[in-house]
Amino acid sequence: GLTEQEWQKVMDIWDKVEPDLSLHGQEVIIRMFQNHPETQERFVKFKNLKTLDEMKNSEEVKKHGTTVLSALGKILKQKGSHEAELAPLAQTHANKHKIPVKYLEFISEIIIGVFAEKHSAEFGADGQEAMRKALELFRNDMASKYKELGFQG
Ligand code: HNN
Repeated sequence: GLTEQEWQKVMDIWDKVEPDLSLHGQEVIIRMFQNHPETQERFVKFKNLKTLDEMKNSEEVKKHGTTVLSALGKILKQKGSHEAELAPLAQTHANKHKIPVKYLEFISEIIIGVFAEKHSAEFGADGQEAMRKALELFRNDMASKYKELGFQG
């Protein structure tokens, strides 16, 4: 788990991100699609977006970025006691969307990269390390749920 100080660092950076969730979310989703094109294939609604401009101009991408980051924010705010938030998400991402743990790893690194770029002053090495640990905890717990559900992930 994380120490109270580490959770505090995670919450500090989240305070910077939250006022503009859709902008951060949009960047995260676009960068995930660009760096890992196989992730884009998982979305019927995004398969048609070919160029960076099309992605940037897509209201749907923005909306989905907000969806993903608000779900993540709710999880992080539980500081590890996220069973109630995680269970339904693990269920849909295993059974319906079939999202491998590897993709959760991709997006974790991208989230850290985007936040670090946008908030370099507030999000130093220790903050990044705390966020990495929080996202690892999220991923490990998703992976356990996946296993219970019989999804290899
Ligand atoms: O659970 C649901 O299906 C509700 C929609 C939702 C939420 C709240 C999704 C979602 C969908 C359905 C989109 C729709 O119907 O508009 C799909 C196809 N996800 C995906 C696919 C891939 C995916 Mn995710 N999600 N999600 C959330 C919430 C959170 C969330 N999703 C994630 C990743 C990495 C991928 C792989 C490309 C993802 C993460 C990391 C998070 C944050 C907890």
